[in-house]
Amino acid sequence: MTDLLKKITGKEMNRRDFLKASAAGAAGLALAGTGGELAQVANAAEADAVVNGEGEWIPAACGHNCGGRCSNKALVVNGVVIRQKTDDMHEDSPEYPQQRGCLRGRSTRKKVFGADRLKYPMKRKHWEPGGGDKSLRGRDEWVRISWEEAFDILASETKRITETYGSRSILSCGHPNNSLRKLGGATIFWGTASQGTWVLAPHMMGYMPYKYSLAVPGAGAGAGMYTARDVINDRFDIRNCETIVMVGMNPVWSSGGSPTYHWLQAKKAGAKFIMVDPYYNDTAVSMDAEWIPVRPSADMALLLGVAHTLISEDDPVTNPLIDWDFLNRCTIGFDAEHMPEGADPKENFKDYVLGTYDNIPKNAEWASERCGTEPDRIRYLARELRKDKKVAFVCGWASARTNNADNLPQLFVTIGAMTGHIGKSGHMTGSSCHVYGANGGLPLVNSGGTGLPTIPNLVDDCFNAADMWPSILKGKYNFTGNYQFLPGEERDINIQMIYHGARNTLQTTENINSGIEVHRKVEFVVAQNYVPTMSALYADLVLPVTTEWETIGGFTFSFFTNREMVLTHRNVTPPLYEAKTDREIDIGMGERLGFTEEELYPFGPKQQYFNQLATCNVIQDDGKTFGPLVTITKEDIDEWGVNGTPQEGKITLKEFLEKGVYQVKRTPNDNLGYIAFENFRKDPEANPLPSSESGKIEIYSKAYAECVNAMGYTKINKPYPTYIAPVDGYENSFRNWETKEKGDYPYQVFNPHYLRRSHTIFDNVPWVREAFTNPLYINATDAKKKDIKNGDTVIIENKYGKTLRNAVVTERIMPGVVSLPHGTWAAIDEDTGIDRAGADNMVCGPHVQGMGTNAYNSNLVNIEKYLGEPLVPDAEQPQRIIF
Ligand SMILES: Nc1nc2c(c(=O)[nH]1)N[C@H]1C(S)=C(S)[C@@H](COP(=O)(O)OP(=O)(O)OC[C@H]3O[C@@H](n4cnc5c(=O)[nH]c(N)nc54)[C@H](O)[C@@H]3O)O[C@H]1N2
Ligand SMILES: Nc1nc2c(c(=O)[nH]1)N[C@H]1C(S)=C(S)[C@@H](COP(=O)(O)OP(=O)(O)OC[C@H]3O[C@@H](n4cnc5c(=O)[nH]c(N)nc54)[C@H](O)[C@@H]3O)O[C@H]1N2
Ligand SMILES: [Mo]
Repeated sequence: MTDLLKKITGKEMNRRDFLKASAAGAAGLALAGTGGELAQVANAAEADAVVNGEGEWIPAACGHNCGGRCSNKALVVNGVVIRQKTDDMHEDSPEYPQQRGCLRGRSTRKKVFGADRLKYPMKRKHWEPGGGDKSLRGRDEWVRISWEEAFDILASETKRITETYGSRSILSCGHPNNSLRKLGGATIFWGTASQGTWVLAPHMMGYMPYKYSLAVPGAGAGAGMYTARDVINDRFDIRNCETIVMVGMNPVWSSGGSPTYHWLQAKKAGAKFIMVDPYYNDTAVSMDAEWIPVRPSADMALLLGVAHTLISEDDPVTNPLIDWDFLNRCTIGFDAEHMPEGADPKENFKDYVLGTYDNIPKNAEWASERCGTEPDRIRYLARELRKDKKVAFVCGWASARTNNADNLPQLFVTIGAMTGHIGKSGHMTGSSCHVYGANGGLPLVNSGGTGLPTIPNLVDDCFNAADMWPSILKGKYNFTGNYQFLPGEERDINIQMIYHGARNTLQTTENINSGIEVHRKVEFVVAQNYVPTMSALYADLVLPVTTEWETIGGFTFSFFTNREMVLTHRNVTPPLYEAKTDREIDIGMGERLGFTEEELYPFGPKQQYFNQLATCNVIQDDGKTFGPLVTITKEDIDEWGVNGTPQEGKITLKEFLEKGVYQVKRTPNDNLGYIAFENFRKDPEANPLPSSESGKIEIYSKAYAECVNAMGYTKINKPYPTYIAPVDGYENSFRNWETKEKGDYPYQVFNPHYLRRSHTIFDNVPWVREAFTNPLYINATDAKKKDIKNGDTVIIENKYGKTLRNAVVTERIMPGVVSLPHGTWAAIDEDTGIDRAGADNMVCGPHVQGMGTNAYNSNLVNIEKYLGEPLVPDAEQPQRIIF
């Protein structure tokens, strides 16, 4: 055995190490044993196989939407996955980092081979055409059925509902599949789930280096992502910063892998970090950041206080804080002297901040009352941002995923413009988030497309996610297009069928209780997933789908990766149980509706994957043009049995499929660096910004204000950033603001994206449940008032719902604020209506504001110690196994 371990680990082990290793092995076996009949257990024979070099390391999908995107590999021996690892394809260095994954990715085999996989098609016991007893949805028993029966139900119900109520009565969540499109389409939804108000604002106020066509349905979704890609300098330049001010950013949780690693390089190079956040998060800990606490959804107030400090303390000679040269040349609307044509000179940002006309100076004291940050800390932050320091002024999207944050991106950029941290080495301003974190610039390598033609969705109806459930209950909604930000138009709507595709919409959308009401009202609900998500539990028909490990191969979420690499994955295991791919289910449904496979998918999965590989492209040595990535020979094409033409690239097909990663090798002074807005800063007249009317950064943006105000949700005040007390924000937590008497829901709750899961993916996996608990973070002073101790079960409650979690009592969160990490799997007790899992959307309100923002990051709740049956730790709870 010692010899075996030596061979596996490649090193001599002393007795202590050996005992540790064997204990870990035993625990691993025990855990795997709970994974059910198909759990992949590494036994001695398999271990021997590893030692003998048998088996193959296969690039395996890390299939979910966290901010990492990392290499994942599975060791398959005799068809059994016995190990996982991440990028070890080359030496790791800050210049050429490995794309290393985290515990979540490395637990993927526990997801794929989990005992709680959906194994067979099933229907609700009391289902019948039209719904049967609809009130039983979410609490009925399940009956296993054949795929034949499942397809018959799916096709006949879809047809019946389309014929009776029209195609727009079908709500497709994460679809529509091609059959549904062919049949006439379906209603969908849009939202600003990820980027909050950054989705739109930068594209209209000039803070994007190109114009994105917002008029194209759906385009805004991608446009939003790029607000974190194209406005920040690249990773090597981040090391030139003296100070990095992070506003609401926690890459250590939300963008593990390279983004976090790049920030660490800046730390090593000597940058000082400042974290502006309601929570002293793990990124602040890792970077040893100074903390400037701010209440959730109060960044508008805070930054106005910063602007006031800058204006009132600046002296170009003795105390130069403001970069007047940049402001005057590159922006409009800052002061009366730099207004757009036709605008009232009194309507300028500076006079608003100073209170020239409304007699309310937005000074640090004014701000402090609203955002909770000490006035001195606000002034300190302003001085730290001063123009003669090299500063990265960066944020995540969390502070914009809140009510009345429509002007936040504009204000954020205004502060960056005032201090001149735009367009120069060591200076940058804007959101730096998700996979693009810490590494701005256009991609240097791109994955390819399947080449499948897109079948248009003939229905244009599209809800805003935030008030979708109440709108369905009312039968009316405000149509504003599909990420098109159109003037609002009231429409009648009668949803009678919900088709859940590759999302978990009931769980991830605001106001779960009204979502449940909707699910118990419509005639038919179907869900297609590989695990019993909340959306599946409230369906009538559940279809087991394959995970990415069971498909032929592909590029999961590949169009969103960091700029230097692409990842591909191959088939790891044949489909488990009776699971089918989304495509097979689509064809099964379509054939019963009278469409042929040809009409739905002109060619098969192998050809699709081949096309993706063949159309990957990569930057050439000139640093400008792109050419094919993969070398493909005639022999490859013959071996695959696909249509294609040989081509010359940078990596052979064989090597790419073996490694699963292609990474552009970079060096600090190569020709691939990126300084956002560099040319614009040098000569704004010669390089006008294509994303604003004036070609400059619009501190005053008429187009943006008009667009938002026409949408028909709530209005913003002015074309420049002004303060509006956020709905369900701090000020609303008072019954009486003047006397500071608190209301019934005195605490602000927000939802950070959490280590244990990627949204709801992985939340069911025992390994990660064991590694990460399911906390509610609460300040020690608040906890004491309520007699709440660490680990106590607490109830989080408001007018929308009630949910339970275990308290983590800490000084790391501001008083009056609690943090309820996003994405846990709801488990509603039908007797009490209380969710015993701590689902965030139980307490998120459905109020759409301004540009249609999903506002998760300030809701008002009350917290009490829960006197009912306390929670059992998640890791000890039984898995949700249906068959
Ligand atoms: N592990 C993991 N990673 C993920 C995801 C996941 O589910 N799990 N989801 C991915 C996706 S799709 C997205 S969109 C991104 C989101 O990534 P981000 O937009 O960065 O959001 P969060 O990680 O929720 O929050 C970042 C920080 O903002 C703080 N914060 C919250 N509200 C406010 C506020 O009003 N003001 C200020 N100043 N700070 C605030 C939080 O305390 C937290 O420290 O994460 C991605 N990464
Ligand atoms: N309260 C609150 N709500 C939030 C947020 C928040 O911060 N607070 N964050 C929001 C954000 S930023 C986002 S991006 C959304 C994410 O919202 P969702 O996209 O709904 O979240 P996921 O959990 O990623 O859901 C993906 C589902 O697809 C399934 N799946 C994966 N691959 C396949 C496949 O190939 N085929 C099929 N059929 N299914 C598949 C997974 O099992 C999973 O159930 O949530 C938003 N909701
Ligand atoms: Mo997101």
